[in-house]
Amino acid sequence: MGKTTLKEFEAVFPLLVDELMGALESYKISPEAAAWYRRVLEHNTVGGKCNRGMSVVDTYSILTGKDKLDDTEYLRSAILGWCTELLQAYFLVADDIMDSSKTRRGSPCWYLHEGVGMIAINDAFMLEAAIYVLLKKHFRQESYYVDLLELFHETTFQTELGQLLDLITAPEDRVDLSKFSLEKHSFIVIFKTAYYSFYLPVALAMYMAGIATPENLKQAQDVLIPLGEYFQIQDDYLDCYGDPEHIGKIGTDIKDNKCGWLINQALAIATPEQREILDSNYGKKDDEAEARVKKVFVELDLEKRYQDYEEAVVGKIRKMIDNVDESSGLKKEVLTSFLNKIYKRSK
Ligand code: GPP
Ligand code: MG
Ligand code: MG
Ligand code: MG
Repeated sequence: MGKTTLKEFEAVFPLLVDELMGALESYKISPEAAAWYRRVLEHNTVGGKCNRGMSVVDTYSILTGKDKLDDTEYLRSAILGWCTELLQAYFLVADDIMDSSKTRRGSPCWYLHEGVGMIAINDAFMLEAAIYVLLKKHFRQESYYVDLLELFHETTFQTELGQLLDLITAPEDRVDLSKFSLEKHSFIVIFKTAYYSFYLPVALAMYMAGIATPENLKQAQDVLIPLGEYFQIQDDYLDCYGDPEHIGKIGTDIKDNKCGWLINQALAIATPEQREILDSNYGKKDDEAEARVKKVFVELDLEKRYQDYEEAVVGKIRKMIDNVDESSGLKKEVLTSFLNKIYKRSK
């Protein structure tokens, strides 16, 4: 099945920026404000891997059995893909403020750009608003328009709920590792990442292909949520072990007191001495404390534990995909193509 390329997918975005600029014109907004919004859109939406966005297009072609989409179908599925990327842009701009992150996609986080600061909060809202301008313009006449709106709204709510859990499990002023658990971690990552990154793109393509039913949406979700959980565990792993040059961001989870996968694994196997080091160094905004935590992670060989986890979970997910009943309209290939994209990823 022909897959879309980043180049083809990115070629659609300037058209959407022009449309959004057109929407501003009707309000007679100042050129200065229009230029600001253009910069917000361009800087924060483009430049990532676009896995989520491109998978709307790929899923749509798999579901409709078309190796090559005609121009209209390509454009329309790519617009839904870009709406997914706009949602991601909105989340990332806000998340980087909340996590006090420094870099994203290899450049300073948006809120750290000269002259931006807390305007980034409003910029995040306006990235989200762009989704609904585009959906209205292109999908208002479709029978599944309300389904798309509800899907975006529900997914946003789920992600914000996940972000809430992520934040309140990581208070800045009170480190208490006894509050962490793998159950909490699982809940956090499913809500903050899996729904919007995995279920959303597939469900969008299913609606557009006209095959969505409550049954096959549930079938898709049953595999995509564990897949998304695995993806965020990779993100947690890369936060500590990824190369910042390569992943485009500097990890903050240890300093931010995050209930991530690595610390939960460490807590399960640490000796009392190691536990003591973790208790007194985790969640401190200080490089040496962070280094002491990382040293315990190395002693506990968490890298090996992660590789074992990865093999085990991928085996489980492959079995789940094997058991999918394709007579519902869902195709196994949709799910395997997702899995293949993320298996052993290093960024
Ligand atoms: C990833 O967490 C989760 C999100 C980006 C969702 C944020 C949701 C909001 C409602 C703002 P992360 O902090 O581990 O991501 P990263 O490592 O990319 O900073
Ligand atoms: Mg973050
Ligand atoms: Mg975060
Ligand atoms: Mg992370």
